[in-house]
Amino acid sequence: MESATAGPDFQIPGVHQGLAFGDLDNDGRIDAVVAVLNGQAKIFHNTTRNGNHWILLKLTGTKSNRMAIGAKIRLTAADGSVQYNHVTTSMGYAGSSDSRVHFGLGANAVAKEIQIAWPSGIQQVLRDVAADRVVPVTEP
Ligand SMILES: [Ca+2]
Repeated sequence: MESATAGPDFQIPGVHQGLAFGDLDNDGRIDAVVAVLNGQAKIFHNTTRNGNHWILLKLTGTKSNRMAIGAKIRLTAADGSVQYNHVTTSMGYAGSSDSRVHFGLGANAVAKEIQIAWPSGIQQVLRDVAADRVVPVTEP
């Protein structure tokens, strides 16, 4: 995101500390929250418009930790492209982000395959998962 086109709030200098990312309204667009020194937190609601697909995975561990922190995910989109991500909330100092894992899928309306390596060592594979939604996944 280029700050010159990101909206007027990105043009205002300020003293901020701590940053967190997450999809606050479950619309597939990642929003941001920043802490402001001596002020109220600022919410940057992402209103970008495009036709891209997305998927947001909400993992729940059973043998692994309940938030599934450390789970590794390999997603193959319908066009064969591959992306990797993992479950974390870590953002650095004074920030903790959404533990759900977001993938942008571009023109792909389906994730052909989602491989999950849970911290317990359990491997799980989901196939043909429809996009544009939050997908809850419980450790088998
Ligand atoms: Ca959002």
